[in-house]
This record gives sequence, C-alpha cells and structure tokens, in this order.
Amino acid sequence: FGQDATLAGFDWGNYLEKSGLLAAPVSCFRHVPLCAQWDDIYVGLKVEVLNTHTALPSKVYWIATVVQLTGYMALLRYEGFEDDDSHDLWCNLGTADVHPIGWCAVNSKLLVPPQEVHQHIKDWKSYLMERLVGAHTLPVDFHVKMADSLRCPLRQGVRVEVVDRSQVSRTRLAVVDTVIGGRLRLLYEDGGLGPSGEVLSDFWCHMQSPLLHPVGWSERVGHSIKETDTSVNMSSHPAFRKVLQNSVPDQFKKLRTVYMGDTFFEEGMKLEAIDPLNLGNICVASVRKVLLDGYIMVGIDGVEIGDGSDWFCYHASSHAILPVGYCENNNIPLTLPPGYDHATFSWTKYLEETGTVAAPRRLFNTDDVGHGLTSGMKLEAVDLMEPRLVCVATVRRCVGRLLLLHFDGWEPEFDQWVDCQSPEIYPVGWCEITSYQLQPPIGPEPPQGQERLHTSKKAKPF
Ligand code: MLZ
Repeated sequence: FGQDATLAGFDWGNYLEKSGLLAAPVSCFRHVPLCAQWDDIYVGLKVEVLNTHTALPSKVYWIATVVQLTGYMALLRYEGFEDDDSHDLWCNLGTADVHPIGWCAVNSKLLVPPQEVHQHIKDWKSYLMERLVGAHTLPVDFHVKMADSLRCPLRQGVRVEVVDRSQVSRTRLAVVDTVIGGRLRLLYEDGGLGPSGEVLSDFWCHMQSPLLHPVGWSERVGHSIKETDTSVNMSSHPAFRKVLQNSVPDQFKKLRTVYMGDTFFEEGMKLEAIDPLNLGNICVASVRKVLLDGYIMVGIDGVEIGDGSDWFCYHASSHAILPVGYCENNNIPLTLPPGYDHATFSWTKYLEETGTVAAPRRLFNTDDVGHGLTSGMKLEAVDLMEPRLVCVATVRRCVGRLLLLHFDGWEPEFDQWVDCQSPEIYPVGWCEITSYQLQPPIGPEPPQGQERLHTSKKAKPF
C-alpha cells in the first residue's frame, strides 16, 4: 500500500483478508456511531443492498447475507450464490447502500438478482421465501441512529481552552474551525495567519478529549493558561468572522468525581506516568502540583527542564498515571531517569534515596473495565503526536485498561499507550463513515527483528 491509497480510499476489506480478519468490534467504542446498536448486528443478518452485478441502467437492489463482520465492515453474499464466495463484497455498514429487508418494497425500489445467478434458479419467489423465513435484518432505525450519533454540540466559532502544543504545561484559548466525525480542528486565538491567510497553529482532538475544556476551566482549577496575544489578528479567517461563543461545561464529557478529602495526591509523591511527549514510554514521575477538581501536574523524573514548562496535567482518574510498581507487575519496561539502569533500579531504593513516598495505590483508576479488545485487532487510531492523523493501527498489547497501539508500517518507536476508552480510537471503517481522511500504512510491515530505513523519530511536541 503506497501513498496512492490515500487518494483512492484505503481498501480495508482486502487488507483485513491479508492480515487475518481481526478488527476491534464497534461495540468496544462507546463514543462512535452505532455503538449501542451493534449488539443487533451479527453474521447471518440479511439485508437489501445495491446490486452491482447487473447491466440495468437504473439502481436495483438484491438481498444479501452478512458472512463476515469486522469493525464497520461486512462481507456480504448475494442470495443465490449459496456456498460460492466468488462474488462476495465488502461493504461498510455505516455508508453503503444497505437497508433492512422490506426497504425496497416500502421505497418502490426493484429487487433484481445478479446476472450470474439469475438463470440457475427458476422460481425466485419461493426460493427467497424459503431463505427469508426466520431471518433477521438490520434495525429499521439504523440510518436514523447513525445520523443522530454524528451530531456535535460544538461548532465553528465556539471558544474552548485546550492544551498549548508549544508548551504542554499550559492551556490556550482556541476557536473551533471544523468538526469531522466529532473531531475538532481548533485554531489558537493568537496562533496567527500566514501571508496568504493560512493558519499557523492548530490542534486536533475529539470533542470528548481530556485535553479540551470549557472557557474558564483553567482559572477554576488553577491550571496555567497562556495570555492571549491581542496584537495577533485572526479576523480574516472564517472561524473568527462570527461573534465567538464561549463553550460551557455542559458541552463536555463529565469526568468521574474524585474525592480530594483526607488522602489525595500530594506534591512530591512518586508514580509511574505515560510521557506526554513519548506516548510509548511509561516513566518514573512525580506529582509536581495539586490543582482543584481532581487534577494534578506531573513531571517526568530526571528530564525536567526545571521551570515547570514540561509538566503535564492529568486527572486523578486518568489511565496515564499508574502506581509505583505497575510496570514491573505487568511486564512493561519502565523508563528510568537518566543515570539509572534496569539491572540495579528498585523503587524501594529510589524512594529512599530521594526521600520521597509513593502515591497510594488506591488513588489510581486502574479498574479493569472489561473492554473486549485483544492484541492483534486492527483499528483506526489517532497519532496523538500529530493528532490530525487518523491511522491504520493494531492493538499490540492490552494491560488492564491500557492498550499499546502500533501504527501499521511504522517503527515500534511510534507505538503509543492509550486508554481503552480513549475517544481518539475508532473501529475499522470509521473514517469512511465520517469522511475523515485515513492514513494508510506507509509500506509493508517491516520484517520482524530488522530495522527498516530511517523514518524520522518525532521530535516536536504533538
Ligand atoms: N512527520 C512525521 C509523521 C509521522 C506520522 C506517523 N503516524 C503513525 C514523520 O514522518 O516522522
């Protein structure tokens, strides 16, 4: 698969057949269209689908059975082919001209069998009657539910607070520019425009992203926010033309409430944390500051610049902070501060040496949520270091609620740990449904154990 796949649209059906037909089920992703409906979608369902095997000039339909289901993709077999799989076709149940049985009758569309099977069966009416008895079909409101679930409360011109990609310890005011499938393109209010009006600094995230907040959030919890440089004029950009509207807390996902009473995180406590700039690394880290509403600022031990500009804000319920010993217990390589090595590092010794204590285990949200994902499953996942990109990816490991994601065709150094409930991961076929551009694998998978030619390792934040 070369770059051309980007233009033509990536052929998931073909790719899945080559890689073992394993994709994460739609029902594993609570934030995606049709998640709640997916229990009613299974192999054996019969549908009415556009008949692509006819010489007729007008659109006609035929009945087909779901023979494989993987992500949003269904492999369909037209009635009449029986055990012959030579005409099976992959279609995305969220986009294709696929309908419940009875749809053609109600909508005055013609049901016409494919040319290849037409002559084999004499009495189509009784053939179909027999095949359809007791068969199940798509829920009637399938497409309505689909449209409903694609609504987003945030739209162009709405102001939000979001992490500042040039300095991750602070937030910055931004305005929604575009919304695609619930993912937002945000323009920093003082990000500036180039000579031909192009945006110089933007950020992408899903509307349920933990990095996104209503206006006023930073001040309320005590998080630092970049002062907007009012000399920067953005008014010629369409997103800034209307009167901007402040977003409000109701438009955002509610986080689990945490009690900051008697025992909570305290400054100096040690923990293990996902490095926000190297999401494949879980590191020795410290609580640097306790904010309100259950938020804490975390710094990575041994690599901090010293002015707090590389601290990162995590909610106490975040998957990205873990109790001391978590990596060792789960056989994950822990990234140590410079100067330490795995042969001699021990948490007990480290705590003693640094005169610190471990953050109590019970403060962490390491609940096993039973997500149903397993290693080897394909999905579409945001490269959080370049969050505009939704890429072809594979679950490489599952540890509790954490998933280690691998981007197909990319070096393992691009792998990222994410939460199983991250709003930035989607079932196979999501991009096609939402018209979001999917980044195909850049090349064949590198042979095991061998380095491929250099691909530049990410250097910039995000
Ligand atoms: N500019 C970057 C893109 C990396 C995107 C990887 N996505 C999995 C590079 O080429 O290094």
